[in-house]
Amino acid sequence: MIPPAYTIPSDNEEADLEDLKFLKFLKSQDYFNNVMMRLERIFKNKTFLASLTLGALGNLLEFEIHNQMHVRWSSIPRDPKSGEPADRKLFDFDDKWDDPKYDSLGDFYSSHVNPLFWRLHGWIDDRIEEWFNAHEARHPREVERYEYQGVKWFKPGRWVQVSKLFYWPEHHPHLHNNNDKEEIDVMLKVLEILSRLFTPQTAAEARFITQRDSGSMSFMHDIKPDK
Ligand SMILES: [Cu+2]
Repeated sequence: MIPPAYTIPSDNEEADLEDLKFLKFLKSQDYFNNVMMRLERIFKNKTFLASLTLGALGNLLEFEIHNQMHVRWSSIPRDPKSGEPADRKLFDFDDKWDDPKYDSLGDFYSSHVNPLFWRLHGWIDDRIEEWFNAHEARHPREVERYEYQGVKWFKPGRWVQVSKLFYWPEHHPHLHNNNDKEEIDVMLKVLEILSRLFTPQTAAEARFITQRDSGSMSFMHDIKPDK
């Protein structure tokens, strides 16, 4: 079941039409049969998996199939207050977007609230497990399991470059402290500073920053072909 393609009009009609065309392609049966199913076969090939480092596998999954899955199964995003179609802008952290009703699979901010997210990421997790099994079969014990802050991971070595699951922030997996509010306030201040980078003050700055770049924090944005 594929939610229909949609468009949320911006001030750039031409770009909106292009987005819609690309969205329709990702949601098409052709894309599923001719791209996704072939990729799935490649990502399940033991010889291929045993040739990849974990970092290489992660990059390929992220940009060749994972982001496309987010977009393919996304529905039209809606403003949780009004119920009207709307996309959250990159630096819009208004409290209303924290409503679980806002569960857009296409937005980094909300996708994990959507039940489909966990099926999608279950499939991704299975690929990592198969990657481990492929290495174990080809050259036993070259990849070793270990636990990092309560999360299953792999020891750094020939096939694993990083010892931590996340580069930042350091305390990512455990949110047991009571400083959430304080940390969120700091992050919002940082984001406010960053948002200025997307608001050009001079013509020279404007040449580097197009309005489109600040459009959304979306999976679509990461995979859209360049002109
Ligand atoms: Cu994801």
